[in-house]
Amino acid sequence: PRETIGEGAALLRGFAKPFEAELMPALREIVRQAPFRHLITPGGHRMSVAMTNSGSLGWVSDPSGYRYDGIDPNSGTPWPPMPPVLRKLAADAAAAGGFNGFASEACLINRYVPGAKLSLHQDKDELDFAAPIVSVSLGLPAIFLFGGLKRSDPTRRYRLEHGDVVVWGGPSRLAFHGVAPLADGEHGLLGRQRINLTFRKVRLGA
Ligand code: MD5
Ligand code: FE
Repeated sequence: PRETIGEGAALLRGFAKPFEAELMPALREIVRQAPFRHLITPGGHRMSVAMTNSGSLGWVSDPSGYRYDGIDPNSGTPWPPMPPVLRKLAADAAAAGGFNGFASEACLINRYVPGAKLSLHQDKDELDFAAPIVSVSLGLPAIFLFGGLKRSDPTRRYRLEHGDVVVWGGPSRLAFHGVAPLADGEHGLLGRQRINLTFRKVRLGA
């Protein structure tokens, strides 16, 4: 089922479920190579969400700023390559959301434990805003805050559950958004956590 939640934004409930069996071991292997870590924001705060990446580029934050980098600063080596199952999930979801030919370069992997949150922000460190961002929710449910193009715009709340995928394209690509503090719970597959995958095209051109 495809639900339009904003201009260019499609919520695909349960879209990732058929990928689950292949997805879980692929994620475990990425995290083995590039463990989750709590990044420091340019403002000096330690993020409550733990992050890692897969793909030719990864998103990182440190006191000097935010950027995409091909190298994991913790290991000094490239991020783990994006496994075919992740690539296909992202491309299939983008197509279902109306964006054919989505080739993601970066998969940012966010881990939320109870209490972890993501404050209202825009994703604008990429150079290509014509491409959508595809986000995949796994594990515990979260309350997602979807705002407008101005920080002061009102936000709508969506409960995102295990297997839900959202394709954020068009004008929604640059909408303010965040995640409310994760409620405690226990998920059958993932335990006391929520994992979110965001697939991003960073550079301009094919
Ligand atoms: C999450 N992650 O649930 C979200 C999913 C992040 C982040 O926000 O930056 O890692 S991505 C949600 C997103 C991306 C681009 C646009 C919009 C939402 N939006 O227009 O609401 O961990
Ligand atoms: Fe974001």
